[in-house]
Amino acid sequence: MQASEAWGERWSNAVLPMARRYMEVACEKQSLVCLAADRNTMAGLMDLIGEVGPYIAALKTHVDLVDDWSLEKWTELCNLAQEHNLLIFEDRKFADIGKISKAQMGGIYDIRSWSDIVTAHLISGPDIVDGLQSAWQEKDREGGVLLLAQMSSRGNLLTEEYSENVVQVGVQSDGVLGFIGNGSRPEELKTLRMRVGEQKMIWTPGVNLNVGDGEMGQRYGDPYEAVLAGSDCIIVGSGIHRADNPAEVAKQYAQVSWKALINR
Ligand code: S5P
Repeated sequence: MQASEAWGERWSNAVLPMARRYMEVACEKQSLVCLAADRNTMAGLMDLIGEVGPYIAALKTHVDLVDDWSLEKWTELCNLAQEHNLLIFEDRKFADIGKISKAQMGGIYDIRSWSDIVTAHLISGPDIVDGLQSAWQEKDREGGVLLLAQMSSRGNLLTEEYSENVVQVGVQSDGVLGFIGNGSRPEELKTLRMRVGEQKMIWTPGVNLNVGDGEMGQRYGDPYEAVLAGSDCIIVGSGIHRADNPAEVAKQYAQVSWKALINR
């Protein structure tokens, strides 16, 4: 199926090249799954990507939780991700002022050189998006920022009013790929989608085929419901990487997410 057909308005309204790239990859793979690869060894990560690579569209990393990280091994991981045609998403949740966030795209991890997408809070104001975009530009690379508009964890401090403000600023900003919305509450997602409109993406963590409470305040909703409510990408971590057969389970998430998009 053509991306324009599957994605409808989201495709025709997209401004950022990264948005279309994601939609194309998702169509090729028939999967709206972003794997939250929260394993803390390079070998564990490589095994995981090797197993589930065919069933996911994006790879979400937390580069700073890996025990045996090295640039050499990370380059291998990025190459493997590219072989599987995955977008690489560093979930760094930047939050500082623009120039410092820009500098933090460099440093030892050099996130600007390999990430296609990063997350940011808008707590410091709109210049953070320009800071992150200019870090990619200096490396002649394209990227997209996902702003945290909601969170999945209980008791979080992202109030309705704050969320509305994030969306208001974010929809106007060319460097913004979209928003992180809370996948554990479909009603909240519907409200978010209404506020966001049809142009920007909503990516949702807090989804699991087993709905309910997770560890340390994490909450889970149903991935099918999340996509119907307006999510464009389901971010799944432990549901896949802790499963006995990650490939089989990843395939299930892919099928559920694709079916939901087609029905939407
Ligand atoms: O509100 C949020 C935002 C994010 S990006 N809640 C989240 O859980 N996340 C991330 O999604 C979190 O950092 C983790 O990598 C993933 C969820 O993992 P799971 O194991 O609970 O599925």
